[in-house]
Amino acid sequence: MSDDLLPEDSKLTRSKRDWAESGKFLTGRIARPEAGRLPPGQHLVRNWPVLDLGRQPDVQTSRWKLKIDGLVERPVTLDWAAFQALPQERRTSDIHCVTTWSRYDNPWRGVSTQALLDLVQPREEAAAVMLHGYDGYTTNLLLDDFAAPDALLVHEWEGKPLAREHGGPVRLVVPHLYFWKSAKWISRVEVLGQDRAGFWEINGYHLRGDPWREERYSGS
Ligand SMILES: Nc1nc2c(c(=O)[nH]1)N[C@H]1C(S)=C(S)[C@@H](COP(=O)(O)O)O[C@H]1N2
Ligand SMILES: [Mo]
Repeated sequence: MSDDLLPEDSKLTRSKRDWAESGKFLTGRIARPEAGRLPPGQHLVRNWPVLDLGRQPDVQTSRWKLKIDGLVERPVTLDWAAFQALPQERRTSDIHCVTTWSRYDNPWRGVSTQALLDLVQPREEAAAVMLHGYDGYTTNLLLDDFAAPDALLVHEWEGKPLAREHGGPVRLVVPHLYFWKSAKWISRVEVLGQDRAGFWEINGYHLRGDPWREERYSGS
């Protein structure tokens, strides 16, 4: 999907851009993970809020595909059967959203990003990834963050298929970064030689997004 399909001037996009400019939600504190479970400026919720650009693509597993390409030795396009045939892992992790809610103990099931990378074999020059969603969303990660041991391509939450509004059939979950990095309805992992900004990162969000360092906005 091309960038011009993205709602650049939607109310949500504009208000988030304004927050980034004014530093909304910044506490100025730095916390370490061992200092507690809740990162600075966050509060706990029990529900699971839905946040996206307002389009929730309906991707049936029969036509679902995930492409992994770019700076890799062996680019692949997985269909549902090929994805399910990869080793399946269970992990439980916390969610930290840049809009200040956190949700503890989410039980996931899916394929580790390390297993995917083993399959495609990133080249020597690979340094970052751009994730693409079926809704046209993009977000960037350093290759090391994408390859974190607890990062999963998730298709189950609490033992049930991941709901469409949360990015089903398959989304990324990278627990150690703010949740905007966890692309829903993932369609493509593009391996890059250099980090570059995705959708929210272009709109003022931090390139990396570590909640323990309160990396909410670029310049924070
Ligand atoms: N494809 C896609 N992924 C996305 C988004 C999006 O708009 N499109 N929004 C991001 C943001 S800003 C957040 S906070 C989380 C929200 O995930 P949730 O709706 O499951 O809570 O998804 C992230 N992944
Ligand atoms: Mo978000």
